[in-house]
Amino acid sequence: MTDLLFAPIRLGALDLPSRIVMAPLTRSRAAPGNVPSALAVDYYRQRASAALIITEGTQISQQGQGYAWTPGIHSQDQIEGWAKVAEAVHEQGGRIFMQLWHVGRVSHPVFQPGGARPVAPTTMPVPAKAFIPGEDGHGTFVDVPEPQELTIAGIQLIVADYAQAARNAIVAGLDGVEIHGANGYLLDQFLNSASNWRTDRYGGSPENRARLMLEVVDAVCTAVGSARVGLRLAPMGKAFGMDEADPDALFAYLAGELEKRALAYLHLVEPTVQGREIVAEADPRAQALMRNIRATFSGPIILAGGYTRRNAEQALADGRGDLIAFGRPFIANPDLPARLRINAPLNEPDPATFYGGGAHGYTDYPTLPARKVVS
Ligand code: 8OZ
Repeated sequence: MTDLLFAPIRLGALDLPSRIVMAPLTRSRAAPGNVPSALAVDYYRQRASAALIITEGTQISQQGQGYAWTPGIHSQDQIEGWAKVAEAVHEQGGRIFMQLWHVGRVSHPVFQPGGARPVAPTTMPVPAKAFIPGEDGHGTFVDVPEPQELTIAGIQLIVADYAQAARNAIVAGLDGVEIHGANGYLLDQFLNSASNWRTDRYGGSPENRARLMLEVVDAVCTAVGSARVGLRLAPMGKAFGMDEADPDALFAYLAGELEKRALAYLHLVEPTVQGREIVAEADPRAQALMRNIRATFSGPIILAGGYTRRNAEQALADGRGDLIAFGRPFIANPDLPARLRINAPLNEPDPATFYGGGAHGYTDYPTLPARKVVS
């Protein structure tokens, strides 16, 4: 097979040396104040050979946090912490976008300003538990209360928070931002018929359910320029109670609107990803949906979802996407592009160290030994 993974490509304002993207990965290791730690600087520096790093989900506001020890981009300390990450990645010749995240109802009063109930399109609790800091210093899963239905004024504040967070990311020196519109978090909650029962202009038709997402996209593009903005979607995803009744109509409308906006890229979670699992076969309807999005949106598409070198090359050969995001392989292989290039064996990731903790399972995965120079 030819090395399609190693063909350069332009993404917005950036020239990328390959198609190998580091997927956004929650690691729950931020320092107090939800500031990226010195270890995070090492972690991202080690992975700077990715064509593009997309950071872990980073909350745009305190209200947007839903998990223990996730970093934010709404305080001065957080901006300074991310500046060290961006500088380290750039020193190694890499590029880095920040994933902007608001969890909506997938949260808990421990994270909310004033201990309030989390916000959502509708007062319907998420059918899941929240991951909060436990007494013993480890994360623990707890029930969530009924969320509060966002008012129009509350929605407008969130749009402004996204724009400010994007500006903050650029001030910190990141190359751009990815809006997290997938996996059952706030923007997906608005988009999805299973979690949005509103009767105002933010609920009902596909146009209305997509309204908040498009307002956020527009506000962020105005703030930092569309060439620095990507969007992540999970068409047909089922995470956190998502279950869209008519994905064809919804994503046809959304893809058409996104096509008008000259984004740096669209990042699609494959329908084979269900929750945290990869199911063996995508159903034909999901495959048709992905093809239709691809046919409507003419910008670069990043595909994510349990990819290996072999099926990544196949997806590129089939023209289903332009870049491939690798998650778990990048956790365990800081030098993943070098390994893929020579078909070297990969280190296995250890799920016990995915979330929380320190350097172990974070910055201590080995690279390939330096190859001997023959003189
Ligand atoms: C794993 C653990 C916590 C959060 C997502 C941001 O699914 C996440 C996430 C993944 O998009």
